[in-house]
Amino acid sequence: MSVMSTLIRGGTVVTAEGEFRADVLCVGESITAVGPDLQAPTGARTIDAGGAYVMPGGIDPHTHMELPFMGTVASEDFFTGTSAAAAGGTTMIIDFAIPDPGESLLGAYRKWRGWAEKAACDYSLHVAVTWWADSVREEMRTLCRDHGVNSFKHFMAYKGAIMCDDETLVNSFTTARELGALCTLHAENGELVYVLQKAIFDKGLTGPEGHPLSRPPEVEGEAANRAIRIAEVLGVPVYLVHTSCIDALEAVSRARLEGQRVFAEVLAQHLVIDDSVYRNPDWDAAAAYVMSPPFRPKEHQAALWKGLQAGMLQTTATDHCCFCAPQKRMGLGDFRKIPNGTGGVEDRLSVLWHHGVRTGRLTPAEFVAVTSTNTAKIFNVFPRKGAIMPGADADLVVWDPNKTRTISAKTHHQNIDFNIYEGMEVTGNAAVTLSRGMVVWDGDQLSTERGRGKYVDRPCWAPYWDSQKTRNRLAEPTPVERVLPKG
Ligand code: URQ
Ligand code: ZN
Ligand code: ZN
Repeated sequence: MSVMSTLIRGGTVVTAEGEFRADVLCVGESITAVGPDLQAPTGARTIDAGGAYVMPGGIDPHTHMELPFMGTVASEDFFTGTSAAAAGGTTMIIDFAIPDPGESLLGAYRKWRGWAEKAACDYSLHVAVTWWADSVREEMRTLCRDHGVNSFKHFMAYKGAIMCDDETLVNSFTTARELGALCTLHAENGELVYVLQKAIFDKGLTGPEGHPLSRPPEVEGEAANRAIRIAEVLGVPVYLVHTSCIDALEAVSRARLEGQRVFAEVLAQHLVIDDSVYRNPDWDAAAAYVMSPPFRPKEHQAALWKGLQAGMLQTTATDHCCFCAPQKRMGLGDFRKIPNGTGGVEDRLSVLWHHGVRTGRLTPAEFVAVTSTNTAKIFNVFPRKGAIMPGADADLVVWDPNKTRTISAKTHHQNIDFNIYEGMEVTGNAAVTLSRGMVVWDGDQLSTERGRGKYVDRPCWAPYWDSQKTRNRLAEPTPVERVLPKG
């Protein structure tokens, strides 16, 4: 079968390092040349990128396709979700295999791999540590050694479900350090949430407006700081997902300014939506925004933008976890039972371009860094992903900075009956998206193929099983190294 070639000509290439006029030649699934005035091989498809940018496809490090959660299953599956992502210029997701407490991590990983087979674009899986036993340590090692997993998620919230306590954090962090894997965290103090939820409900406040009251910024700030300090003592890098408020951002910034290896992610929606959404008298409309951490008062959005601009927040994501109105109504009369999650995988890049680049907050190069390249580097898939250079996967988006659309559930490709950005006009949209060299979006139509997406292995940073290779050492010994016996 002949190998498909595509020449993207006349565009301005934007990488995390900068922008320059160049053509991009893709042969098969890879980029083979980047430079001015490239010649198209015979039979190549030519895409005119005149007046547009050519960027690495977006990478979303935080999604939950078809997640079983809170008594239901997220309505977006791996095929529809990665197709919607492609329509918005995102060509890779990192989703989560989340074992129930007591369930084998490997078993959960294999289950999610099965579900993800239908993906249209490439994907990888963080694995959650939701309980602890010697078998969990062994499975973490196996997942790193044999399955290309280099990140383990820890939910400090969701008491009685997937929440892990400090003992589990310490055990898992210690194991991750030995493996050279990255620990990621949902940082909210689940004990405090539980107590506040009960107090609010017992006071008779049962609607969605009770949700943010039960998870104030202090609850996130405490957990963020605790996780960061535990990591500091044990000498492991950490990655905070969905950093939503000043309290957590301050914990991250303090640690980073001390030279600690702490990474942090912000969701596109937490940058542009505030907590007024919970005061909508329409129950469904307010419940649609129930996610954790919740949307915050306006001052937090301003601080998060500054954190992104200052480099204290390195990545953007969506936490795409869709529940339609009938599912959200499982919490009618008790906000604690409203399935937590919102969509957004299709709109992340346009929202960040419109509110980030067009306002001058971000340069196009910084936009590429926070939507693609930084994630590729942190999760160790760069330059295969998140790069425009020969040998990289041909995951690309031809970005039209002048194309305007109005975001709506009536027109989006996401499998959910609500869009958190409903009615938002955004300028800056994907004109063409290529997934490993195949055009999957042409600005108007999706042409994704069920199952064409591939699982992306993510090697660890310090192979444990290759005896004494150099490890990820901090400059000076950590507190735990100061007390451990030498050698
Ligand atoms: O907490 C998460 O990240 C998952 C369960 C999605 N739901 C949410 O509210 N963020
Ligand atoms: Zn979370
Ligand atoms: Zn999540």
